[in-house]
Parts: sequence; structure tokens; C-alpha cells
Amino acid sequence: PDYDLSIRGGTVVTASDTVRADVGIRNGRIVAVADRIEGAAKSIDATGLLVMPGGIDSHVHLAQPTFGGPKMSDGFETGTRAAIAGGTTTVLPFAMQPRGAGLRAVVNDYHKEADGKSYCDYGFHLIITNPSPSVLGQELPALVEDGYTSFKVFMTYDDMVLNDRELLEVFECARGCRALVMVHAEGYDAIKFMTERLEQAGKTAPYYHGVSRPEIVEREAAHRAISHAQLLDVPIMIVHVSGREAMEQIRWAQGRGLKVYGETCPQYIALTADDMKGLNMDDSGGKYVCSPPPRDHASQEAIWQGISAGVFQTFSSDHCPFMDGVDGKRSPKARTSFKWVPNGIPGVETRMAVLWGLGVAQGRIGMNEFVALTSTNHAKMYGLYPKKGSIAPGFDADIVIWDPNRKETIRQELMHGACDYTPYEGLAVTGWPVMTIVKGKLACEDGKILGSPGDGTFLKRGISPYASK
Ligand code: DUC
Ligand code: ZN
Ligand code: ZN
Ligand code: ZN
Repeated sequence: PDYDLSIRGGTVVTASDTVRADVGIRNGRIVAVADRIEGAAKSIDATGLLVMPGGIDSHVHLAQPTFGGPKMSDGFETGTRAAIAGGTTTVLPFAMQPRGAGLRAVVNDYHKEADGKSYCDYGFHLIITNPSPSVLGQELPALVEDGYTSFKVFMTYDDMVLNDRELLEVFECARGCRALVMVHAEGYDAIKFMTERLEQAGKTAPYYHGVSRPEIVEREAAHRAISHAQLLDVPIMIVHVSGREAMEQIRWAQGRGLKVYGETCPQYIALTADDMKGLNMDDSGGKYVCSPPPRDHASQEAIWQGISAGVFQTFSSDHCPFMDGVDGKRSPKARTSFKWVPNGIPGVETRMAVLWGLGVAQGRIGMNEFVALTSTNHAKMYGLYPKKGSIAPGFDADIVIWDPNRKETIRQELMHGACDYTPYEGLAVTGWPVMTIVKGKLACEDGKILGSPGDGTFLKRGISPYASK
């Protein structure tokens, strides 16, 4: 046979086109997209279904240490199993440098966690907490050469915050080695101050997590990051934007011609601060605690405006899973104050269904935009294009076959990760992934996992075209 696999009868949707076409696959790659493809060893009937590039989730946390807090519930095996079940075929988690550790050693440790255990391909961003001269001068340039072509910096958290000078130093280094810097924009001092005042007033419930870090705090940090980036003429990506305030800063910068990019996430279109109030004893508000926190309905609308206006290039999960039990969100320590509730929620499996359900199915975005936001733009932004992110000859055969008419209610019993809850429990959506193909192999069908840990391999990423001035 000419092909190992063909996908026949479906409608191929890319970031730019929607066409009725068959897809031919050989040796894990797409080799033909044509009206009619015959002569394949195996064939999938996609009649009535959409054939789209597999999702690329450029913002997930797997097996990341937590400085004494509860352990993250997903490592690479369960996290990527959840990913493929949700239609995502590439993940980009973080390799985090604990302060004082050498970055190369950190990267090697993450490879031990990931290699041979992942159901889909993966790369790493580098979280820089300690920009020492040797990190900036030797380690980072060498790691960029080796395919770790993006960094993340934090403007908050005791164990990770960089001051303005350190931020500038990392930006300068990134400019030199053409790495793309992702910025967690929330202001350290303001959050610390607000947290202390809330605790003094006895306001320690999970809901006050959101009150301790309002949108103003995010906007201030976004503006500061943009200003510093402009000072050094370096592109940046502001991640997990939660609402109007930070979105407007990015839009303002883009309007001035600055290379400032934006990412948003499911929690900012599907959750609100009220979720952190918790409905009853069984539904602790801690289940929705993440940073930046979910805001309100007006913020959700602002996020849609940002999506429609092209302010946001990527829609990522920020999957950062902690159990909702006494060993996680409801640990005895976490019950004493919101400040001990681990920040982060699961979402790698539900990302695509949430965006389709709330976006495409409700007429807010089109299918091509959906593909751009969930796959193509991630590949372009992070040096994976034209290997990943489209359906055309030469691309890896990472494909999701999507049923736009299938109605589902998101619920924990459907999930494939290790976390014990989904923050989107009860959300009714139309549109669902029915098959996920990883490098030409059917890896998940109707929720049944057919792939294996080890199917995924490390992606040595190229320089981001967006990181160059
Ligand atoms: N930042 C993230 O990117 N994810 C979870 C928590 C955080 O602060
Ligand atoms: Zn962050
Ligand atoms: Zn609501
Ligand atoms: Zn994150």
C-alpha cells in the first residue's frame, strides 16, 4: 500500500482553510491531502467529522516540584494521557529551576520524568528563578542551542519572583540568544500587602485568593514587563491573561508596534471568582484557585474581545493539577489561609472542548480561528512550525478527528488524568474529540486509550520567528 493510514470522507480544517479532503499518512507523517485517497493499509472513516491538527498546549505543568506544597497530581504519563484524550498531541511543560540549581541539571531531571513515559511529543520551556552570571552567560545560550528556545519568568511568588533588574537581565539574555520570554505578570509586593491585610481581617477563605490579586495587580505587572521589554527591544509573551486590564495593556503595546504577544486560558472564559466561594462542604472553593484567578462575566467578555481582535495568539490550558483532597487543595495547612492553597487547576484534557463549546458552538469564533488558537499559533510561536500545527504534506501526522455535533457534559468520570476533579464539572458542550492520532498512530478513540507511554518523544525546538525583532 501507498499509505499506512488514510482518513477518508472528512472535512479538513486548518488555521486558514476548510476543505473536504482525504488525508494520507506514511511513516508518521502526512504525505497527501487530496480529494480521494486509496491504497492504505488501514483507513478511518471520518464522514461527517472534522479533521484538524492535533492540539498543541504550550502551557502545562507536569511533575513540577512545589516548594513544600502538595505534589502536582500529574506527571508525564498521566498528564499526556489526559492530553491525547482531549485531542492534544503536543505539550510544552516547564523545567523549573529551583533557586541555586544549575539549569542543565534541572533539564536532565525533567527528561528522566518524561522520556519513555509520554503519550505525545513534548518540549520544555525553562523557568528562570536565579539569573546568575553563569546561567545567563553559559547555560541559557547552550540550552537554547539544544532546543529549549523559550523561557518563563515570574513577577510574583517568594520562590520564583525576579526583581526588575533580574527581569531586565533575562530579557537581555533572551534577546542575545533569540529565546521567547513568557511572563507571569502579577506584582509581588501588592499581592503580599493585600494578603496580609486580608489575613489580619480574618478573610482567609479561598475566595479571598482572588481579592488578594485583583486585575489591577496583573495590569501593573503587565505594563512593567512591557516597558522593560521595550527598553531592551525584546519580544515577550504575556501568559494566562485573565481579563480586560492586562488584555488592554497588550493591545496598547501591539498598537504601538511592540512585539508583545498574549495567551489566555479556559478558566478565564468558563469560570468566575464566585466559583472560589465554594457551594457546599463537598465543593471547596479551592478547586478553582489558580493564578491569575478567574474574574467576572465582564472579564470573560473582554477575553472574547481580545480573542476576536487578535490580541491573543494562543489559548493554553495552564494545566497545573493538584488533588482536591486533604493531600491537596484541602490540606490542613490550606484550610488556614488561601495563601497556602496551591495555585493551579487541571485542564489539559478539557481545553479544546471548552473553547469549541463556548467559542465555535456559540458563534464567537470560527473553526479556523479555533485551530489557530489551539494548535497552529503555538507551533509558530514556539519553534515547531512547519513540523507541527497543520494538516499538509510534510507535517507530523498529529491529528484530532472532531465531532462538531456531539453533545457532552464535562465530568470527572470522563477524565484520563490523575487529578480527582475537573473545574468544568457539569459544563455542557457541543463538539468533542472522537479520535486522536499521534504521529500516524490511533492513540485514543472515544475516550479509550490505545497509545502507549513512550509514543511521545522530546522535541528539540527551533528559534521562534516571533522572538526575533
Ligand atoms: N502560574 C502558572 O503559570 N500556572 C499555575 C500557577 C501560576 O502561578
Ligand atoms: Zn504563571
Ligand atoms: Zn457564571
Ligand atoms: Zn502555568
